[in-house]
Amino acid sequence: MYRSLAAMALLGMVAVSPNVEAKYRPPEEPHNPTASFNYLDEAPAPEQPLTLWYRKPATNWENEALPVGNGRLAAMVFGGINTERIQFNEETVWDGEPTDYNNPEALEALPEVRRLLFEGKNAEATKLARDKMMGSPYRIKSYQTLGEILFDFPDTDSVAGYRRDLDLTTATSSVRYTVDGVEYSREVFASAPDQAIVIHLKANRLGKVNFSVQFSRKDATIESGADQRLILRGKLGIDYEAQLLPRVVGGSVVSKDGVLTVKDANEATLIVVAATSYNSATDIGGDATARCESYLEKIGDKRYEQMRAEHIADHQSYFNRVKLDLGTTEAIGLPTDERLASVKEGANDPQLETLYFQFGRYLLIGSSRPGGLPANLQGKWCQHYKAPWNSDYHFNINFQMNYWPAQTCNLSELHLPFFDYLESLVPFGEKTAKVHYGADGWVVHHLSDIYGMTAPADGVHGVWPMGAAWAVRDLMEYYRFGGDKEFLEERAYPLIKGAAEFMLDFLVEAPEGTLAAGYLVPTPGHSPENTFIKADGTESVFTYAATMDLQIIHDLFTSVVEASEIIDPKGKFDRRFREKVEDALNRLQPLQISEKTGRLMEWVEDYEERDPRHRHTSHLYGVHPGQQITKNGTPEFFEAARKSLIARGDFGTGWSMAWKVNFWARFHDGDHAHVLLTNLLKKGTLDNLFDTHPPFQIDGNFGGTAAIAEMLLQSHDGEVRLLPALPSAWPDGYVQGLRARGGFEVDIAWKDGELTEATIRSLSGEALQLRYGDVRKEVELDKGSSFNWNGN
Ligand code: FUC
Repeated sequence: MYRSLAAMALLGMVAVSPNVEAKYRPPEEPHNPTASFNYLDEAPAPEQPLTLWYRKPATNWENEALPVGNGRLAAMVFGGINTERIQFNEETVWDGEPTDYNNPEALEALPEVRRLLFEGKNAEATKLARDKMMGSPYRIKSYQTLGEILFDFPDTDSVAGYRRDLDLTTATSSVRYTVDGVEYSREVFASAPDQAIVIHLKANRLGKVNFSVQFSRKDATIESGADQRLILRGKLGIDYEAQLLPRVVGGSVVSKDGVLTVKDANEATLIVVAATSYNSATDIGGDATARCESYLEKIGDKRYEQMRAEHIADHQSYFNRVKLDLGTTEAIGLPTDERLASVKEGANDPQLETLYFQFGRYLLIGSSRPGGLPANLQGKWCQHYKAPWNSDYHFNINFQMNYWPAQTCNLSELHLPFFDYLESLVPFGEKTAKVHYGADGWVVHHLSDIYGMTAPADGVHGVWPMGAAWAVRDLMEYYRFGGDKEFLEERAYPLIKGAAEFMLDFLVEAPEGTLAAGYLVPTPGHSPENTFIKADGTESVFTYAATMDLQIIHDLFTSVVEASEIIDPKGKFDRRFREKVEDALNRLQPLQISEKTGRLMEWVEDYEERDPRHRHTSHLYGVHPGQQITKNGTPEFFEAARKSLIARGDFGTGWSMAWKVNFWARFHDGDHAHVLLTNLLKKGTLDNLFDTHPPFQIDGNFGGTAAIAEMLLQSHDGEVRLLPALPSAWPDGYVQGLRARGGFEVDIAWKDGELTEATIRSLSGEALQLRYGDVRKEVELDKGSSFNWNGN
């Protein structure tokens, strides 16, 4: 049987030195050998149905391990028997360092790139932009794993009653099994109050807890420290550090050369803290060791039970705000992977959809907490040294999608890291606006990191200065949902205005001879990241006046007008700027419908796309997340957009399908939305319910969760619309605690596909325009009061 280095060291078979390479076990290594392993009898299903659970340990990080997180720290738990692997992260462990990414050559090339695009010389424009307009450097480095916590237990080749699970209501991952009549269990959670990952090991008989544990990471120093703790430290640009402090009851504990050995104990609690020297995008001079020590000091001698209780209370203060019931079937008694497999074969399992919905909320609670960094492409869960797309902040859909559930799913505070991060990018974005475009305001291109990247990255598809303009819509949404005027004036408006200042300078009037002649157009740009075919058969992604860019600008300028009028209903607040914006809005190139296909055109010319099923559906931004295109407001564009969506098909990457569920919800087609949700589960969801692009990317989880809320409640077009896209697959059910714009909290119950009762609580005292199907109702509601309605 496989033995780890630690186990061999215990037996004196190898010398373990504090030298890292000797201890490094690559994450690919199998940690839970299952060949010839006996699982004797089956464990009962968890009592609590909002639980992911499995009958075997995970062998694979991506598909099977289970995530816990407190916003800043994250861990993936495998639930092994002879060995256990807990991979963990700290949110600032990014390779790289403070960098000026701007390219002084860009500005000179800009007019020429624009001229070439207007003249239809896309290939020349592409080449010039690639040579001259990219950031310098034009690539960022990766978010990384902090390391592994690797356990060895006494070898066994059979267990009874094995179960590993993740209880979403307590945010705790547990493992339990019986060996030779002794029941063993482990619990792992990431506590926000204690800023620690806590691992608790116990057995139901005294003196039966035996294990050794060590850290593992490439290029790190690993050693034993004071109080028998284990220490892992090293350096990228930042210094990073983790400490594991054991608290063992009974038996013996030895910590030597970075390996902790516990023998014959009654129980053990391991407290893992971690920190880096990162302070900000320009300052990485903090003290990682002092930070770790202060976390441990603060915990002091707090007991495990208390840490656990405080963790659960903290988690539930977010999690319990929304309750959902979409119905249930017998499948509820089966392990999560088996249920997903049945859905893949065509079974209907509405409770799995409820679990998926609440898992998305769980993941946001675990990866985005006030005061920290926002959730990246993998939330905070990342096992790599060089992650897919660097596990970065991707602004051409992915990053924004992470925050789609924040408002509707009643997790408003968890949106704040997104806003803090945007604010932190402003000075960098202002410099890029100046250096690359000679423009005022601030700009972000298609991706960013924690070191101030705002310039074009990766390739010419990175020359897309729409990132900030899109992202600031969330600040407006935060106001629309919560009604916080101080936030609107002091935090939202300056960021929205800055993005609009850039856009005013970036827009140019299209010259005679072009299809947009006389209109203001954004250029250069893209419809991310789609390729079109020109009349001469050549292909390009690079163009001017892409429909998405026009819609983002429309959205941005509309936000400026809306915000300034809310701040001062008499219209005096920042009037001159608002008038400039209104003027530009009137001169913006309009959206177009294809005469050939009746679809909303994706580009200013009615090009064909190389891949008609392309994963991005960028030109429907105005349907979702935007609100430019609505059934009542713009019925022709609404219909054209629907045709565009049909043409894109019902599949795509994970996030692409999640977006399409949202679109179909906005088109009020519940059954089509449900087809896409089912496809998302079938093709875009792994056994641990993580979204897969592939590979794992968390945006689809968040987009899918937001979409389920969007099917049940909408409020983007001036009305609070109940059950706008209820599918026939959910005939009976209820939801409690969703939020709507205007400052409302909404409970809805339905039976046989019809509303039975809704309760709308007003949090801000705004008048309520309510709709169910064709019935409309206006209600005056005082702040704090509520209204019950049966839809008649
Ligand atoms: C966008 C998408 C890719 C991927 C990446 C992280 O560029 O086009 O599909 O999701 O972001």
